[in-house]
Amino acid sequence: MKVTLVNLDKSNMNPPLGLVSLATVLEKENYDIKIVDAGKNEKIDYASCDVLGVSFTTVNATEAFRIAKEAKQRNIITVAGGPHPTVMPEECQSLFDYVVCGEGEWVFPQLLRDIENGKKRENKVQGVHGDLHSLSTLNFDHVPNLTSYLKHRAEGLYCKKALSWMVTRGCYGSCAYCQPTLRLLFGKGMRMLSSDRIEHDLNLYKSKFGVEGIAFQDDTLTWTPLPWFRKFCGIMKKLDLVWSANCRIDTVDEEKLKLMHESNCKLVNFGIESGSEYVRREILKKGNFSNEQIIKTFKLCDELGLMPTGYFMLFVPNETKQTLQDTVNFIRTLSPYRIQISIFTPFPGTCAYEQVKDRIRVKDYSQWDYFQRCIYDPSPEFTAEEATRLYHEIKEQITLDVKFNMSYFLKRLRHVHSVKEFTHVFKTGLTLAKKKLH
Ligand code: B12
Ligand code: SF4
Repeated sequence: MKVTLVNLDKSNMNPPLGLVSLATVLEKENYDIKIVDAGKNEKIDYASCDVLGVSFTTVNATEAFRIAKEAKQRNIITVAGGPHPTVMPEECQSLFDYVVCGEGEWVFPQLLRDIENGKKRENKVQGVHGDLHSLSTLNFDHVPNLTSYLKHRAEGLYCKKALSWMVTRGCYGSCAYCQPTLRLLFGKGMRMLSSDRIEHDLNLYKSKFGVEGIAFQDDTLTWTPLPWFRKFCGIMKKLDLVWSANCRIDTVDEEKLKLMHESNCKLVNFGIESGSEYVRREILKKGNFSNEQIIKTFKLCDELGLMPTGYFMLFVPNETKQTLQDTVNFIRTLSPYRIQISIFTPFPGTCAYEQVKDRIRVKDYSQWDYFQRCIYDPSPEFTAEEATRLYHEIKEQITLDVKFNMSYFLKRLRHVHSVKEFTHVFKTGLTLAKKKLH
């Protein structure tokens, strides 16, 4: 049976880790598997597939629905999976023959066998949060254009080839803009791969692809138990791989940050989201860490030689002029090595969506680009249109202010590890200087 798995993600950042995992499981069961990177304009060859599995997040749902209709006209069996079908199964059920909610590895092979044998199945299939050790090492040979993914990730880590990978599933957090989506996808709590398994897999990726760095995509790698985390860092040190990870301020301390630095971690990404402690704690349910704690943590990273990224979201539900100003001021004070500023977007399935769904103004999911437009009226003080306009103005100004100042440059230069990185910093500086003078 020929099974085509479709990736709709348009970014070049990460290979589709979920689909690679499914393909690795299915090849063991002797299915003829092909991953198509349709998000990057690769064509789906409908003539040569019996089952079409489409993986999608909310922003890609419109395109996924179009593909399902096209496949149906050719009598191909369609299966939907990924974050959007997991949280909005009803919306997908009329368009796809089957909708898999949550993790697919432990249920998809049986579904395919039943399809082959003509056995009747319910349209909705509940995934299983199985033991990660029952899964084989990911076979990245299934990824079309793996080289371009390896190159893209290498840029941020200033090495030649870097792979995106995950060693955990799940997160303990309760952030209003993320949960319960993650719990529905990966269950409560966290599951981790053992250190032996991590070492085995990384050795393989090193020898097979010449990988020099790993961009860990785990939601919160530093929320793992300390003994596990110590072993994990030990492996990264032993294998001499540079790496990056997503962390939360309240899950790191001096010991963990030192362990990370000593084991070649370069980039640490922190979701800060707002400069208002009230917004973070009460509206975003992000946890109870103070601005002072954030400043201390970023300073410590800087002293150790770790490069911290601060992620921020403007126009959160009930944003006021004051809380917006608090965020702008805080970004300036923090002046992080890297900043990402986006517009708050209430994705279906999250608590935030339930709170603001009546205020959503843009219905077409394909327009839900959180770097372009605000899709809802955030508060009585801002409409969606005003928020979009202000977002672009504020983002441009902060980027110039933060990046075009001497202390930022000195900080940035201290983290330069190679000629390539120096050239990059220098060029960015020149571009910003030109813009500022304009
Ligand atoms: C890495 C990542 C990214 C990367 C790359 C995404 C990619 N394709 O690899 C980047 C940075 C580009 C990205 C961007 C965005 N992301 Co993102 N991302 C993630 C993250 C952290 C990991 C994705 C991953 O590899 N997971 C691991 C694998 C194992 O899980 P999986 O892909 O879901 O696949 C499993 C199941 O879903 C299922 N499955 C998946 N597909 C299929 C298909 C079939 C046929 C079957 C049977 C089963 C099945 O089986 C798989 C194996 O168990 C997740 C959070 C998370 N922990 O998953 C968020 C997440 C997927 N992102 C999310 C969102 C919203 C986005 C953005 C819109 C903005 C944002 N908030 O980050 C953008 C836009 C992406 C786009 N253009 O589509 C949401 C999705 C929510 C939703 N309802 O859509 C998530 C869940 C985070 C969250 N809680 O907000 N993201
Ligand atoms: S810490 Fe990150 S992954 Fe965990 S619930 Fe919050 S936003 Fe989601």
